[in-house]
Amino acid sequence: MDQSNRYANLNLKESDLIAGGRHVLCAYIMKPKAGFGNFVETAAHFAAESSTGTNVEVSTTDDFTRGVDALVYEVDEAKELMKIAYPIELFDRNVIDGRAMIASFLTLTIGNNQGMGDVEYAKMHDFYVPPAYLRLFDGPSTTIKDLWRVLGRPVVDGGFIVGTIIKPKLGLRPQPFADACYDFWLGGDFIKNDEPQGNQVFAPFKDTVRAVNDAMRRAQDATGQPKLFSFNITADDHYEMLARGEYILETFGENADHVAFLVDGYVAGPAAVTTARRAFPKQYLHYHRAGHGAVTSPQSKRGYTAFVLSKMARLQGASGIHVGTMGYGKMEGEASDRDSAFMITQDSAEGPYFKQEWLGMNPTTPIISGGMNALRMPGFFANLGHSNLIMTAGGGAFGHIDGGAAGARSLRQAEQCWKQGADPVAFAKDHREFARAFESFPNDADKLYPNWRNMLKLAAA
Ligand code: RUB
Ligand code: MG
Repeated sequence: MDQSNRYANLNLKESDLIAGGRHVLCAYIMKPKAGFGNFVETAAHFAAESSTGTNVEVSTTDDFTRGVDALVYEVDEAKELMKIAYPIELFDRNVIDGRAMIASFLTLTIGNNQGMGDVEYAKMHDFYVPPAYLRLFDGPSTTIKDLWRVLGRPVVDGGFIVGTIIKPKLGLRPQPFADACYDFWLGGDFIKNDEPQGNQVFAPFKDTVRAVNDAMRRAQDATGQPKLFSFNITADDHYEMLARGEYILETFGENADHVAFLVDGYVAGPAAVTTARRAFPKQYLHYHRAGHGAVTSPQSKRGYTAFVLSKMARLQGASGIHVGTMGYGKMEGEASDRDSAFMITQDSAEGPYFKQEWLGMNPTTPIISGGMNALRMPGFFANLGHSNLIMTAGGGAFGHIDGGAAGARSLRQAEQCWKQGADPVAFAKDHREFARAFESFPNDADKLYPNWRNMLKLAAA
């Protein structure tokens, strides 16, 4: 059934929809399945299924219903582009406080429409949230400023938080795990659980938390500097998340503000993120996104992009989210990784299709992770243009030939190198840990700085 009379209105102007402030706008790349309707017909069916309709007219529809239809307002078949305006009344709100929820945003905008028989594929690439809906989201409560404050740094441009992930990913018992933390903290600031680490039988959660607490105290005593740890509290059951969070805070006592909570927001979903956001608003909420590639990968024509995921994370109140490494690390990345970092930190930012005003909502820190090491960082910072972020390098710290503490120092030196605008090979001549990173990661060194062997050898001679 062609529903384009009801669910498409190509005369609507985007600027009017934005000025009206009553619609969430979504941009999709969509392709109709061969043998079904034309582009606009399929887009209209998509909008119907994503709002008030189904594949047939139903007798229960009234005039009010029609007033909250989602409408296709722009198409460009050659680019496979379709834009849909969703009236904000469509989205579910909490009974307890009238607030918005990402679960409902997803259920409508990227829900049933992902399984439609007449749609070959459809992927969301951007969305716009009007002020009347934006203000119903929690947004971040704790930000990188709180971490800079704990570290004793300026709260504006406090700079690079040198982080790692304890590796091996799994298989360390509590004491060796805590020893690795201590070692890294001698040179670095921030450690996160790798995302699968929790309460394995060989590393009971409570034993590990106590051992890490002890390692943090010892590292702080040894260095005279505050240290940070991001604990994984992800679980299916929100009572389990609360139990973990409460145990951690109780154990860390006066160091409780040195602790962040990591939630695997893609696998455990928006409910897990909001559980952490609302139950522990004073803790830095670290959104890890393991699994997101299943829908966000540029290879996937369905789902949504990593950019969309980042934007949803800020609305939900993530203090920080992984945004990839913008092509400098080991994980798949696209140019829009950089757009994501701007979208989650600025108060007004351009996405691929929409400009978003955040109206003072707190920023979400870009967390850079995945195959990073000191050699890759000067280029990374130059590309991004600032270093106000957390970077976690697992292999890049513990893969350093002089160990975790030296690995951490090499990362900090890499930021200095970029800040000074120095040539990395020249800078390495009088920065030992950075220089040893060249020997630790020779493949990267050969690729990025082909003349390093001669120059560093001359310096050593
Ligand atoms: C990286 C790591 C992170 C990935 C996730 O380890 O464990 O989970 O960065 O990817 P290493 P992303 O530093 O040894 O590569 O940050 O893109 O979500
Ligand atoms: Mg990991």
